[in-house]
Amino acid sequence: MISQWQLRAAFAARLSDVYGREVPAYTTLVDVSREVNEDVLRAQGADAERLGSIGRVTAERHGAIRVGTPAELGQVARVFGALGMHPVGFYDLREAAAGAVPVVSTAFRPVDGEELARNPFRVFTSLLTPADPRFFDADLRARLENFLAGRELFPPELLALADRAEAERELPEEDAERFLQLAVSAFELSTEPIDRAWYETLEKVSAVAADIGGVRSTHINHLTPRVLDIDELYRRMTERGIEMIDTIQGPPNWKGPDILLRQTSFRALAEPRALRTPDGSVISGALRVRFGEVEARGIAVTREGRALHDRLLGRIDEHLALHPGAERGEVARALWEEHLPGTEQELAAQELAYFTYQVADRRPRDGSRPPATLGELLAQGWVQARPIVYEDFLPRSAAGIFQSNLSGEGSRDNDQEGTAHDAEWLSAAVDREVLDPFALYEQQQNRSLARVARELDLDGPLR
Ligand code: OOG
Ligand code: NI
Repeated sequence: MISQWQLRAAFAARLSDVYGREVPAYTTLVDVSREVNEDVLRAQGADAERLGSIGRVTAERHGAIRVGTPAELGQVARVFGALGMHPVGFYDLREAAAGAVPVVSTAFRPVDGEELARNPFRVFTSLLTPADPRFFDADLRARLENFLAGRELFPPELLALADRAEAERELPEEDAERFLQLAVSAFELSTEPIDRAWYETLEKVSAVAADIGGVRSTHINHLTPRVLDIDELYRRMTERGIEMIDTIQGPPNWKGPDILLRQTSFRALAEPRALRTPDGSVISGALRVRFGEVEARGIAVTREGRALHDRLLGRIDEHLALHPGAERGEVARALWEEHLPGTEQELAAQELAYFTYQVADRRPRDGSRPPATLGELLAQGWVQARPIVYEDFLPRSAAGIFQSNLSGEGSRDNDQEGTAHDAEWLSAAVDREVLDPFALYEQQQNRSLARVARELDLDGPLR
């Protein structure tokens, strides 16, 4: 029998092979990431593994896919459900982007600590919003919805196998093999000719809309390795002559603990795609929609920590608006140094970030009773804290990555009222609950605190 985590790991690895064949620069990115990670491990030893074992980090990838209808998203949820991945978080990129990115998104990922440690594969999944009048007028919306209703992204055999794997949490070897073949091929770039006129109609509104609704299949948009030093990676890729976008998105490089997520990307080359012209002939054209992305992950922050982070992002923007020549990284670093605690201990004490707590191996053994508060337990060496790694995404960075890789700006009419979509609406679309990332981190932290209280035989809860 092949268990869900084995299916997930195999799916991620096979998708990586396919994507590497389709987009050779991705292979370079993976190679350079591996080299950087090996160098960081050599230089820092055990500290390099504070946010995940080197085995996990080396294998770690996130993918990005885009679909057109709630029904398609519901099918995606079944395929990823088979792999033990659940929808987490709601991202409204229509609001996060200034340009035309008419999608709302979630991320499918494992949610419990053990499953994440086995293989943390996650997929950022975006759903087109044809009902939003800021992007689509009534006529285009109708044509788009009609086009989407007529396509099939996932064959019934795949969905049936997926449902079985989700219900039984494993598949017999032969069925697992069939499931993996069908699942991987559903995300390969199709060779079917694209209706050029239709594609261009959508492209005028948004390149993202064309990539989703202009073709009769879906494909992996990018696959992102995790790197332990993203500044070094950026330098090495640039040295190799690969043109990166001009910044690393997210928090700055600074001397304190890394929080959340830092990402950067490059635009992939134009890929040959078959196009059908209005007279019916098929020509060989080229589309530039896919890209290479890389990320460094930091500590998951609490709601308070996130509010502080978001305020600081606002301050960066204000500063750059007043001083257009300033360098973003430097502005951000100065703000981080002024406002964010410089140690993990302080992040924990101020409840700005999430940690798991364990009873220390070498706690006092002189028969003394443990103190009653978490602060004292930590200070006196009874308990150790380990940071919880951020497993999710950042809407601002996601929008930035989307936009920096689009060819045209597209168009949007901000005089129109946008259609309201929220986590609840998305839950109905995927037909399962879209989970709240903060609640997941908090549960993980609270469970570890309850275990500590039990093992040390403490009277009350620790927080
Ligand atoms: C998704 C963009 C967002 C990330 O890492 O923030 C993303 C897309 O381009 O489809 O992948
Ligand atoms: Ni991404």
